[in-house]
Amino acid sequence: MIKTFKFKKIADDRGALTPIEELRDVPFTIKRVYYMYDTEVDFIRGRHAHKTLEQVLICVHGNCKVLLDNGKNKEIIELDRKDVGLYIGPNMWREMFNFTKDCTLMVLASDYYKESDYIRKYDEFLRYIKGVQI
Ligand code: T46
Repeated sequence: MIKTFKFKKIADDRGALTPIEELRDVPFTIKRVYYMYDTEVDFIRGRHAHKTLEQVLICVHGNCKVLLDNGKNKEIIELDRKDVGLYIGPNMWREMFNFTKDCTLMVLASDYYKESDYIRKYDEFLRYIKGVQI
C-alpha cells in the first residue's frame, strides 16, 4: 500500500539539488503544487480521500507522519527526506500528523483543486470504496 519514489539527489560541494519531472519521476502530469507549513504539532490534517486525484507528498523540511487507509488495511509512514516522495492514488484515506514545527510538506497533484473530488467523511469513504470494488 505504501508506495514511495526515490528522486535523484545531485550533490556537489555547493550542496544538493533534487529535480522532479512529470511523467518521468512521478507517474502523472503535474497540474498543481501546494505545500503546508506552520502546522500545529498536535493537529491532524487530511482526514479525507480522493475519488480520482493522484498525489506525491514530499517533506522538504522537518518531518511528519502519514497514515494511509484503504478501508481494509492501515499503514503509517514517516516522511523525513527531501529526495523521497509518497505516492497516494485515488480511494485512499489519508491523515497527516506528528508535524515538527519546522515541517514543510510539499504536494504534487495530478489535477486542479476540486472540492467535488474529496470524500471528507469516513463512513462515506467506506461506502464509496465498496461501490468502486464491485
Ligand atoms: C490532500 C492532503 C495531502 C485550496 O483552495 N486549494 C488547494 O489546492 C488545496 C489543497 C486546498 N485548498 C483549500 C481548501 C480548504 O479550505 O485550503 C483549505 C485547506 O485544505 P484541506 O483542509 O483540504 O487541507 P489538508 O491539509 O487537510 O489536505 C490537503 C489537500 O487538500 C488534500 O488533497 O490529499 O493535503
